[in-house]
Amino acid sequence: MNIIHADYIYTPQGFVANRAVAFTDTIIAIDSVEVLQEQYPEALLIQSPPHTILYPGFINTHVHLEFSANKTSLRYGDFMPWLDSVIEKREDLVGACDNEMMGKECHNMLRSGITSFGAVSSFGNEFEVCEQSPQRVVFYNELIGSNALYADILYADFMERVKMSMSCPKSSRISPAIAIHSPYAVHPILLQKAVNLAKKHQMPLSAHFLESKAERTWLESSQGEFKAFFEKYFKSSIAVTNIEEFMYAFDTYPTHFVHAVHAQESELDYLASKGHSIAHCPRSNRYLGCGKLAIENLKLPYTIATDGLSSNDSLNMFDELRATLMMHDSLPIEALALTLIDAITAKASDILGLDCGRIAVGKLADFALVTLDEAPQRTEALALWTILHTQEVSAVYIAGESSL
Ligand code: MCF
Ligand code: FE
Repeated sequence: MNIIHADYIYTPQGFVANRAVAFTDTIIAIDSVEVLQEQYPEALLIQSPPHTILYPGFINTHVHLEFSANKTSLRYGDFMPWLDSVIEKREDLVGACDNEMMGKECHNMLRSGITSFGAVSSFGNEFEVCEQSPQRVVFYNELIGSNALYADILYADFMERVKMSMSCPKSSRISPAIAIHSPYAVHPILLQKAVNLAKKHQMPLSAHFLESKAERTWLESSQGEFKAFFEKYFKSSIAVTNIEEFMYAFDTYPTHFVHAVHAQESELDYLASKGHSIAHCPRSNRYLGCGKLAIENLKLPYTIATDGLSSNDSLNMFDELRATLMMHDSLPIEALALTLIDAITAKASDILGLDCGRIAVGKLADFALVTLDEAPQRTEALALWTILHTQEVSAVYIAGESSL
């Protein structure tokens, strides 16, 4: 048993002062240090530095580790040139990305307080790294393929990867999951099989959705910038699905839709009515010229995620949160900071089906400790000061173990 004490604790009831947490691999009790020490006299007391806030570990719901080698290879600024550059450079980039590189990026995430992440895996290359990383990993096996002719081969390869991720022991902290690449790149027959599979095994499900304007145009009319792309690479000139058909395929199973920048209000309302959620990746959207998601009016739960280094400059959660504060400049900044912390903890944990994300009795003991340089003058601004002044956390705990 351990007891950790910090100046503030971020709880579902807000920030509380003069409290401590008793924990093993789960949270056992929350009370004053004195009461907890009397109750658990054998427990080790961890006194965190002055001006420290104890948060639940942060959760990055959407990242592509296999693309971690990209720094200047891919073209930023506009979605279609980016996608062309991915097709052109993918083999080199994925080949250049070894376990050491991906392990380093997992560690960078950890240093920014990320104790769980959703890793989208195109090829299964990051499996070993995810097994060895101290973090909890929702391992999203990606399904891609719009040509019905290759459907069986692609599905068989996908199933191999799904089975591998399903077979790992609980101690690895990996949970198997499914990622549908997108409406433009996945045939509806494959899509339905994968949704059924996710539902049967109760695996988290996600899909890139309406990321670019070009994607919307293609799905609506088989026109626009995607036309030349599909003619060039896939010898086809008709979209395999449309927006409604794609959305309806997920009707019976809550899904984490990534981006949704170009979804209309009625579509977002529809997704909300079916219990879905959204991963908002503000820097990725900006770098690929996709615009920004209107979180101001969003009625469904959303998280903030980094996406991969294929469309970002770091996997640091504080960098992402600062960018979010800057991009959504019409929202009151203190309230937005609070919403964002909730998005990357409680909301994200519910969406990924994890039992962490809240400092409450019975929850997993995953913590991120943020130490400010001086005493915060106002409790209402704690979330804001946290986001503005932190590059790295001062400690993290996963399942009760100090993990930095
Ligand atoms: O989320 C970003 C942008 N949207 C789509 N795909 C990717 C992103 N980062 C990496 N990708 C990968 C994706 O997993 O790029 C490939 C897929 O393997 C695109 S192939 C159509
Ligand atoms: Fe992505």
